[in-house]
Amino acid sequence: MNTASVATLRGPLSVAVSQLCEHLKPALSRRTAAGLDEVLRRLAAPLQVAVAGRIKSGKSTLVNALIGRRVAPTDVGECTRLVTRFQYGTVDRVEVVLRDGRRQAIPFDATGMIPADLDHPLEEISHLEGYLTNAVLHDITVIDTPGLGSMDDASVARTEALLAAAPSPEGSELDPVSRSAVAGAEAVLYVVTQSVRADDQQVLAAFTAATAARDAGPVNAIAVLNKADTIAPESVQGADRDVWTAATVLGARQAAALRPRVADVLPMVGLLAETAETGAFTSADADALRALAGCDEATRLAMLLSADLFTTMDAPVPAAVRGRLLERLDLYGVRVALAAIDAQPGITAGDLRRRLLDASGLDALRARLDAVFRARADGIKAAAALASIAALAHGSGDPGERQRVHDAIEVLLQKPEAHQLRMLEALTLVTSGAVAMPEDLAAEVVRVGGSAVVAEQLGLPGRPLAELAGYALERAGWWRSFASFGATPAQSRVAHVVHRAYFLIWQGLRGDQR
Ligand SMILES: Nc1nc2c(ncn2[C@@H]2O[C@H](COP(=O)(O)OP(=O)(O)O)[C@@H](O)[C@H]2O)c(=O)[nH]1
Ligand SMILES: [Mg+2]
Repeated sequence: MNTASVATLRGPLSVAVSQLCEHLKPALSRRTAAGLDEVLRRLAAPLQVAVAGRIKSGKSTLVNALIGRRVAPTDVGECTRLVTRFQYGTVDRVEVVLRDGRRQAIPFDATGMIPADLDHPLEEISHLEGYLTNAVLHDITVIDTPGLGSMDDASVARTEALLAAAPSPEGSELDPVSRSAVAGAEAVLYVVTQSVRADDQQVLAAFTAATAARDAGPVNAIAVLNKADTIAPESVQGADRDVWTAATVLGARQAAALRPRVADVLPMVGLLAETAETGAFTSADADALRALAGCDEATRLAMLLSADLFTTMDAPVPAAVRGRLLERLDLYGVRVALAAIDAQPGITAGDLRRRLLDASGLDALRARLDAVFRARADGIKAAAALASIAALAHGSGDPGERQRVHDAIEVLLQKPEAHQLRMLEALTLVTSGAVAMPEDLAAEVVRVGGSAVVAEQLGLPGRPLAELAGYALERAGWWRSFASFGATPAQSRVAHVVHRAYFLIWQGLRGDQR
């Protein structure tokens, strides 16, 4: 299981990088070669996506929604303080991975979740591995993290250390330095809430921490503004007293502060997504909501004022059932459900669940995950692998070895088919601030490198081919002269790559036109 088989790789870039590894291995020390084996193994694995954000931002809830199963404990308990990797397996099981490398299978609890508390002392545990049969995990491995970006430095450090240690394979004898060189997530789903100030430096720091010091940018990072339902719309100008509009406005504001690290911040109600997607919404819940919808107007209004009133007022549904509804839907979800019942009194439980899902924002997040992560998994994985290879060579302490690896990477990057890798690299340099660019040019780099759809890359959606081709050629020329005349040396390297990207787009369009 140590060597990646080419058949399972994501695409041509991963193949090219794996060939590079195989080619280099015989010329390297045993230690570095072992590191390359690990790189090969990771290259063949699904894209590693870390869900990062502060404690209680709703990460585990969102993980459950994405996997389609309530499996990650939420709220309290020891396990919410551990990194858990959810990956595909043919039999559902959970393993505790101890710091000394031993693994122990543990049972799911009575509700099918990972138990909130474990028998082992926390400090002996490295992380948890969950193997699930859920189809989503074919393409991505979802890494639930504890409190990245929390105010508590110790927990940040702990998560960083855990993330770095997490992907060590069973029986691997990689030393810690090599391991951390290849570790870290390849992509991040960053969860923020309204209470996180948009200018908070920790928000940015956590991006990098989640990918174990590998730069994250719009290529491999998506952000959501979670708990949108808890926003008071009257406090947001331009929201027109509507919660979703308010969340969209706040999301746009946070995106502006986080740009160019992320393209945008999607509003989410993770709790509703979890409830609708994991089978937690039952026909008994639908019946209870129908009974509540039948209450007189005054009772309904009063009941929806606060969580307290909702559970304590006199109503034709037992308080315990109302408590459950609150836990699964919160007041916002109850409001959504009641409005759906008002509009269509005979609505089925299944349709009601669909309405809750529609109100959660999960469809938009899934679409984004597909567009950003899944569609570009090959490029993201190959770029991460190259960074790991460079880090391994750098850590080897042998200048000759370092040079050999460096040269081999350069040769690879010069090949025409590796252009996408160079574009990803340029994009990362610009979005991380490593290469300073005027704002409009930085935005253009993000646009060209941030999409695989030509019309989007050109910022001209829906326009005729001839116009797209003309524009691509014009921009190719502009970036070439910028590279030669207007730019600093660092900018010039980026500009060459952008020039080439436009040129390749133009070539492709010209071919399409004929
Ligand atoms: N109202 C509301 N509560 C949420 C939402 N998402 C999560 N929660 C609740 O927030 C609490 C913390 O969630 P959890 O997923 O454990 O956060 P984590 O620490 O980031 O993993 C739980 O009680 C969740 O039910 C949401 O979108 N809206
Ligand atoms: Mg959690």
